[in-house]
Amino acid sequence: MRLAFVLALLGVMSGTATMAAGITPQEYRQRRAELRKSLDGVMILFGAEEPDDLHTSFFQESNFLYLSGWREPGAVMLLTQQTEILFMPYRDLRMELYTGRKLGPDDPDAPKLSGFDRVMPKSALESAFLKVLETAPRVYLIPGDLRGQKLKSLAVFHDEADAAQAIARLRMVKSSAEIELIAKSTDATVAAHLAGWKKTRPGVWEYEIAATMTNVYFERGCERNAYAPIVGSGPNSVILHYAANHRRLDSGETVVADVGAECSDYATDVTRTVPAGGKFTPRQRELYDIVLGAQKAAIAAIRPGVRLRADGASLHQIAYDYINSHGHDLHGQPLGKYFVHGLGHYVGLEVHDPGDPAAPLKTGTVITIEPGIYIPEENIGIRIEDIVVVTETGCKVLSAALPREIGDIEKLVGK
Ligand SMILES: [Mn+2]
Repeated sequence: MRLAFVLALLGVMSGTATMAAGITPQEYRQRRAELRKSLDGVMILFGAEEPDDLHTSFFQESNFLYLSGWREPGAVMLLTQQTEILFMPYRDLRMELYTGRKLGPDDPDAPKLSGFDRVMPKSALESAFLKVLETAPRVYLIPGDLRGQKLKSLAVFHDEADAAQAIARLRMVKSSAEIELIAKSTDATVAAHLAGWKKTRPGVWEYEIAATMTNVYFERGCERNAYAPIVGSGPNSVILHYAANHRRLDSGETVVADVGAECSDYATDVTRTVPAGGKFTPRQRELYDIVLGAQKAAIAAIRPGVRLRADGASLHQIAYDYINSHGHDLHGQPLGKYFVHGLGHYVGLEVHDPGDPAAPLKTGTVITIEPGIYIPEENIGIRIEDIVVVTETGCKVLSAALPREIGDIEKLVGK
């Protein structure tokens, strides 16, 4: 009996090439069940369409992915407290010459393969929507999705509610399977940074370091960069999202490397700042230790209930106060004004995952802690970014294996 169950499960999973490794069909089902309990109406979610350019590969919309794990183009989801339906387009044999075989709604295995008991052709969406409207007071849509707006125009007397916000409430707290996948991306990213440090020396190009780093995680099977890799030296180190990576390193400069992998759909986000020549200057050391001190102070304060950024007490405020009360610029002014961005953000399916920075942190929330000081006048930019999961008593730094102390970094850069 038990063996039969396991075999059945294996059958479902092995037949499901379209499901993410690591998240089980049961977990996707649970996420929908949890969301549906809170719905006061009908939620319509449109999955991503097949891209019509050659730059991008198919990339499922993240709310759709979160709730279904479904990664074929053109699908639509309808959710109410009572029901859930996955709509699929009929197969397009001409398109399949280019993009491969898809599952059609008329395939008898569609419910098993998608994890939805009810699968219908996309052409039936409108009539199904009109039917549930009779008992649904509100229509939940992703704001700005024109396809949703078009459908909503059939229900002008119904209130509109924000689907993204309702789903974000769930996405802000990660399951253990999600945390494991973020840890996997983080481990690959830590290895990438260490390889980048080995490569770093004066005369090397920023793109060479970026290539060395990204190669480490692509070789491990990670599908994508979680964001465009940033390797900024000297004057580029003060540009927060510099991603041209087209300058040659000089000795005496700092190099900000903000590079992270996406593996099995889950992102990570890690930054280190290292000396191009293997040794920080005294001024760079001074500033580096201020950023590191701010980061440590913020990480030490993490526990359920504290806020990332809010009026009054917050982790951001702790980091800002630390920076603003240590060291000075060349004009004797405090350094707080050079910490020009937020302390952190949620991470999950997206590197900037949805989540309210003013909400009290919960156990299972995954955020970055990334203070920085950027002084264009001195051509010095320093950012130190780690990714942490909030635990019952504090937090666990998922990127802890990547050294942060000056002594440890100097031992590894260029060697
Ligand atoms: Mn970040």
